[in-house]
Order: sequence, then C-alpha cells, then structure tokens
Amino acid sequence: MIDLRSDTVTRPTPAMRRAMAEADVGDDVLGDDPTVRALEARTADLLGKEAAVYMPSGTMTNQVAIRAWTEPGDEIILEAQGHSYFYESGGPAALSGVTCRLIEGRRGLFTGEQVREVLRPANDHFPRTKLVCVENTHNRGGGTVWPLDQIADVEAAARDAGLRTHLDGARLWNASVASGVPEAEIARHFDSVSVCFSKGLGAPVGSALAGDAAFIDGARRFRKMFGGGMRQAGILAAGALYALEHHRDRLAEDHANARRLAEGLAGAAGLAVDPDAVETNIVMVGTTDVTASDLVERLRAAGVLVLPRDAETIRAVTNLNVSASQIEEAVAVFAAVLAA
Ligand code: TLP
Repeated sequence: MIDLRSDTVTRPTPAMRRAMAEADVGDDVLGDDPTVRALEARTADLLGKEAAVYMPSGTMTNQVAIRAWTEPGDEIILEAQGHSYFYESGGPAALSGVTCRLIEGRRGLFTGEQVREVLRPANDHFPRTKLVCVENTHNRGGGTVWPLDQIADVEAAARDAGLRTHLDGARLWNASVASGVPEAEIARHFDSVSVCFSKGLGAPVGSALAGDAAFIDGARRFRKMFGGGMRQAGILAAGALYALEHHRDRLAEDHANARRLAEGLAGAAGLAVDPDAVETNIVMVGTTDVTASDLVERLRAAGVLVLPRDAETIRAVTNLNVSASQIEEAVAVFAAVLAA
C-alpha cells in the first residue's frame, strides 16, 4: 500500500525507536521527566518563546490554547475551514464555552481587513472577542503557506483591537522549509503557537504549545484538566526530539514529491489538479467524472490510500514513508484506475 492519507501515518524509524528506547524518563506530571523537559526547552527555543508544554495531540494544544485565552461566553475568530473549528469535534464550544466567528479565507488565508470587518463594538449585547487563530500551513486550504507580510497584517488588526493571536502550526515546520523563513520569525507574530511532532516530522505521538512563561503555566493546568498529564512521557518525547533534530530539513523531499505527484496527475482526464497550487506536502485532487469517495475506494483496491476532502476533492499527503519512486507508482495507479 502507498499510504498518502496523511502525514500522521508515518511509523518511527529504527534510529528514532532506539532514541525512544534509551530515553531517560520520570513522572512528567511531577515535573520529573528530563526528556520531556528537554523537548519543551528545545521547542521553545526553536519558536523563540519563553516556554513550551508537551501534549498528546495537536487537537489538545489548540483547545488548551483557546481555553487559556478565553472565558465562557467569549468569541474567537477563525477561518471557516480551520482545523480548530472544522476538525476538532466542536471543542471550542464544548471545552471552552466560546462561539466561533468565521472568516471565509482564500485557500485558508485571510487579511487584516477581514478581521476588522468582524470586530464588534463594545456593547453588552455582544460576546467579547478575545482571540484570532491562524493555521500555517493551512490543511484544508491545500498546505498553503502564509506570506509573512500577510501574517503581520492580521497581527496588526488583532493588536489594534486588543485581541490575542494563536497559531495552529501543526505544519509550521513545512511552512518554514517551503518559505525559507525560520520558525521563530513566523512565531513571533503570535502570542501562542502549537506545533506537532507526529505529522511531517514522523514522531509517533505529540505536540507542543509555546508562549510566554505565565501563559504556559496556565496552559499546564488546562492540560491536566483535559486529561493530558502523562507520566513517563519521555519515551514519546524522545521520538519528537529525534524528529526535531533529524527530520525537519528532509521535509523538502516531501514537498518535491507532492509537486511530482501533482505534475503527474495534472491534465489526466477526470481529474483537476493544479501543480502550482502545491506549496508543501498536501495535494488536492479534484474529481470531475466520479465522486471523491468512489475514486478513493477504487484507488484503495489498487493499492493507493488517500482521503476524500469533500464530495469532489481528494487529499493526498506526502510523507516520510513514501519515496519518490512510490510517487511514480501512485501516478500510474491513478491512470490505471481512471482508465478502467
Ligand atoms: N490533521 C489531521 C486530521 O485531523 C484532519 C490530518 O490528517 O491532517 N492542526 C492541523 C492543521 C492539523 O492538520 C491537525 C491534524 C491537527 C491540528 C490536530 O492534530 P492531532 O491529530 O494530533 O490532534
């Protein structure tokens, strides 16, 4: 099987497994796990933040950030296709008691002007708006990378209105490699940043939330409240630390493979693919003659795994476990399936 369902499907490499097996551990809820502490320090350093806290998932880092920046009854501003709104099981409402004000972005990206358009005057009739969330790269947008000046524009609109900013940087590593802009340069526009180690970086488990020290202290309490206090988590953190040191630069290979896949599929009858829209490791493939779920099933039967994005688009995500030659194979499987 050539598995392009997500970059979450990767399995740890032998070297990563060795690092995990040999990790020093302790009870992290008691603050005793040296490997978790090392991962948190290294992550904070890479992101140019005072502190970071390790958590089991990207969903938890986003939802803890939302909880830590808001009170029940508040409102947060999100892009309509953003992961924290679209794919986190209604978390903002269920876990923080906040409402979501949605902005329709362009491939997931929006402007400072669009933030200004949804600001509310101070008036007891309205919820109090607290937070603006940005996703970089943008998953449902197709792995889109935010230009730095557009981030600064959104940041300025948020600051002018006294709002906090949160970055869902599950794939910030991809954004950094694709744009050549260091992670910290992107992160400095945000009060809090979540990053994932278990997507393109290939670690088996975990994410981190970074910000200033007082914010991260508060986030630790919500991590505990949400059930994310782990004990000898250094076993997992060691995989993440290994990934940070060894798997960031190689994301360029995933980006090249994504581009290769899009170029291989462009122009095929029954598909709509724009290679120029591929900025990182995500390829959106439009289906013109069959439904996306039908094509997904036919591809599965022929050995290629992908996921439907919506009724007429499938998503393919290149990753550590898929080689350039498997991408060529995948292109051939698409052609055979479409011809059949
Ligand atoms: N995304 C997953 C699915 O949930 C859709 C995927 O396969 O892409 N932020 C972003 C931008 C994400 O893409 C994801 C996962 C998360 C947060 C949540 O991470 P986890 O799965 O660790 O909770």
